[in-house]
Amino acid sequence: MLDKGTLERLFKTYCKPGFTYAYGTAGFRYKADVLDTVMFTTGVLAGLRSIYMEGRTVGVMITASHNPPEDNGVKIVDPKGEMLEQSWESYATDLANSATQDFTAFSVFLQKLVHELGIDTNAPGNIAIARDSRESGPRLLRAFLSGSRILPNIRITDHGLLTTPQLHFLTSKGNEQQNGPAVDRFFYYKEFLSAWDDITALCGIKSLPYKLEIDAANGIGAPRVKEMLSAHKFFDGNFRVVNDDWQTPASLNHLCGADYVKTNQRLPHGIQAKNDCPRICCSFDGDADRIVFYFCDSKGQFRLLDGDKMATLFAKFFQSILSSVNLQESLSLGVVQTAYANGSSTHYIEQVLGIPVTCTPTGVKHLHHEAINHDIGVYFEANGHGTVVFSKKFDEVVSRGLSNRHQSSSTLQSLRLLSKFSNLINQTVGDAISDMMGVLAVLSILGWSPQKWDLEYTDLPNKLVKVLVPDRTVYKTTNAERQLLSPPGLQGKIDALVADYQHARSFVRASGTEDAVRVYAEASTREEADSLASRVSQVVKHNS
Ligand code: G16
Repeated sequence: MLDKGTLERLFKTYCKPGFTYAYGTAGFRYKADVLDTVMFTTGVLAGLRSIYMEGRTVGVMITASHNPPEDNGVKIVDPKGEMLEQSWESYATDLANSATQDFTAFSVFLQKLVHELGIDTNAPGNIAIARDSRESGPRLLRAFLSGSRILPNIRITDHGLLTTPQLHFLTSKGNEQQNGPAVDRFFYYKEFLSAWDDITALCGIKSLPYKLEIDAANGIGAPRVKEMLSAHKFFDGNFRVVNDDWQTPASLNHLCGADYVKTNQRLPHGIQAKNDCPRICCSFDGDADRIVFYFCDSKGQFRLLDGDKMATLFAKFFQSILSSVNLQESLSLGVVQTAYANGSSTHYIEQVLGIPVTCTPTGVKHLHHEAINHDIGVYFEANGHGTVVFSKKFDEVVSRGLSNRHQSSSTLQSLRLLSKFSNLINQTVGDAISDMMGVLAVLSILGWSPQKWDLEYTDLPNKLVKVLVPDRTVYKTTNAERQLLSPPGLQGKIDALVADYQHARSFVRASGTEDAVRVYAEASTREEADSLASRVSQVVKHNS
């Protein structure tokens, strides 16, 4: 570790007193001007985590994803590409909060942590880091790098500007292959495009069935998706990226992007309401880890195809392939959702498809851990954040099937398709670009239009409202966030309101990425869903 004098000097440059940090739904996320301290301590923590994981690369993404431009944050990624193990979230939080006291509190806590975890601070470690396009990114990167410098043998690979899922993927691949080709964003493009080429060749698909319009939320997804798809024969000339002004930080997520489209249930700025040519549209969020699709129907009306619709599309698709090769008993298929999943989607998956559904708290870290209990685990939040994960057993069963010389050609074709799909999907985390290609591949194979996809089931009308409260930390939930434990008495009032409506549901929870409480309501008509959301919001406001 650095000598005490240098360490104290670095500490004093970056760490400020008087703020309490909490590890949220996806890491630390606040207004950028209060983040220097936690960026510095995250530099230390990521280095410790890598040493603890025997030098394997730990990923770090500086982003506030769907949040407004003045926010920023940091997500720590474990060596396999998934979110930081939960027991380390409290180390990260306690280290940051020790640094908001004074240098002595910080060094005492750090020594204690190092001792408890048995970490040799001089051992080698590796960190892969990237950031989104926010203005505060370079400053926060400097704070992070200074923190990581206190451990002398940490090697940093700075990937510059990436989407969050690219960083997750590169972290995982960097750990898998030590001596292969450079693991950079061009490696990412090659991996996913070659899976796409294999699938389209296998299924005889020659072109995209419709034009693709991508709203990139004025974020880093814009240059990355253009760089990836522009020279490709399927996409060149068939896709258009709007809201691609990633170099104007103030425009990030403004009147566009996945969160805007999903929450407001309307088209983003820059995409016209028309249906004059076969077209499918989609919106990424600011760091391209979420995607929602949509189209305009024959009356020019906006129709949303959100995370629930993606979950059902993938679940149905994989179910039909599994049964075509008679593997439905050998390989388990399951869907993971959160309380925000539309009741109609859950009903459709359980009752129509007959596939089990599990509900977890919000945050892909929760959904991911549940999904890996299945051989094919489909997980999506309604907001468009999600992916599909495939087990080791899946790989073994599929490759055993592929090496069986007695298989029929149609069985071999289906097994190859399953195998290639597991390469087209970014299994580390929700990924707007990879999910987009996965959905386009499924729709092309099935020959489905967006209209046909939409008709699989009809969403119950729903409404999501943000309520500002003096202290969101008093909102504690249970039962996968579907019921409030605190403030006392509030759940009873919500239940009484819900009882006034047909097929209604409502819940309240504190956001883990914004300083607000979220109110969700669904009911059998649009008027009822709006009315219930508004009445529950009023009760929350009066209660606070
Ligand atoms: C993050 C998480 C998502 C979560 C979303 C909203 O998304 O990764 O899993 O759904 O925040 O969380 P909350 O309701 O707690 O604010 P992103 O895209 O912002 O990283």
